Amino acid sequence: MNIASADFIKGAVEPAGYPALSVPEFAFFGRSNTGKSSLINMIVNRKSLVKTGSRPGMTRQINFFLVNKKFALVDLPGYGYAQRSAAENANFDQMLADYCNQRKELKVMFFLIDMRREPTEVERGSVVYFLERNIETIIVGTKSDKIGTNDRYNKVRTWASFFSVPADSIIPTSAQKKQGKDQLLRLISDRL
Ligand SMILES: Nc1nc2c(ncn2[C@@H]2O[C@H](COP(=O)(O)OP(=O)(O)OP(=O)(O)O)[C@@H](O)[C@H]2O)c(=O)[nH]1
Ligand SMILES: [Mg+2]
Repeated sequence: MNIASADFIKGAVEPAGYPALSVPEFAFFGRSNTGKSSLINMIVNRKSLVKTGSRPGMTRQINFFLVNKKFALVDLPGYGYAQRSAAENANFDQMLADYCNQRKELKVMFFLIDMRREPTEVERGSVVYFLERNIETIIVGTKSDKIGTNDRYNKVRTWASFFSVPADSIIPTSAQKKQGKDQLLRLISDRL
């Protein structure tokens, strides 16, 4: 797929603020600093359509980007940022629940996990949560440049069994080395 345009549309904290785009939507969810914004930039061939890195955990709203005027990419706030209050975390949980339950345009939830980490029970719970709501969930391993090829292969197998999903629902990527981009774009165009 050729990327002809990619534009930031708006940020929202509740359903009333979501933009009326009426195009299929693909969301990116994961722990703070896992590489959500970098992955979106990689997919659309832009260095800084989405701000990355500088202040982890600072994305406090749901950001909507329109690509080729045909589909939307959605950057969800990262979870697990230590310096956030319990009230703020509860607020993020509610934002995610509202988005999952109310955004009919949502086609695929990309769940990003740093390939150097082991997934936790909480993450397994998130996958169950999405699947229970009939949201197609693809697990995206990020920063694959930080581990070896064998390790990458093993992770895909162990994660598939840990999350009880087929191995082809797990995609290793590296925003730094531009790996996994074609696979993600193919998956997106297959859903359009
Ligand atoms: N080595 C490597 N570093 C990466 C990769 N992707 C992202 N990073 C780095 O990881 C850090 C976090 O990346 P972001 O894309 O900002 O992560 P995020 O998930 O959007 O973080 P929040 O918005 O805070 O939730 C940055 O310093 C990136 O440069 C990758 O593929 N490889
Ligand atoms: Mg981000």
